[in-house]
Amino acid sequence: MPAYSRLIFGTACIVLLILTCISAGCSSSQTPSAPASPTATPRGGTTITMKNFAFEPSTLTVKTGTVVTWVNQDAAPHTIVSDTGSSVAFSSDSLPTGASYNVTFTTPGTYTYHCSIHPSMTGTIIVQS
Ligand SMILES: [Cu+2]
Repeated sequence: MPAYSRLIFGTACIVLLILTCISAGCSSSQTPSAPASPTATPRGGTTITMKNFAFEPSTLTVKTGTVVTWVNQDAAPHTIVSDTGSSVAFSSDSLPTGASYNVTFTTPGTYTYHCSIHPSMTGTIIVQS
């Protein structure tokens, strides 16, 4: 009886060892497939962050029909207001931390804007066809 149980135990160990090798081999062959960082901003991204009392990027070039989204990452509230004389007028409410605002630009042109609370915060959207 002890010899029999030892045989089972030995077999179980070998099976476990083989399974471990197989699964380790499997996982190591799969790991190189997904190194892409999902946090990376795509080239020509359409999100502008408000951070450290500045728009980032301060100048953004987009294609017509693009939805541009501003996200406030500052502790202070900000607004997005088109400059006087802009052919496309937009004006957000005061955006608290984490709030966002978006504008769809359908006409090619250069649109400058600012934060009405902090006049030093300015930005430009260049819309190309
Ligand atoms: Cu501001």
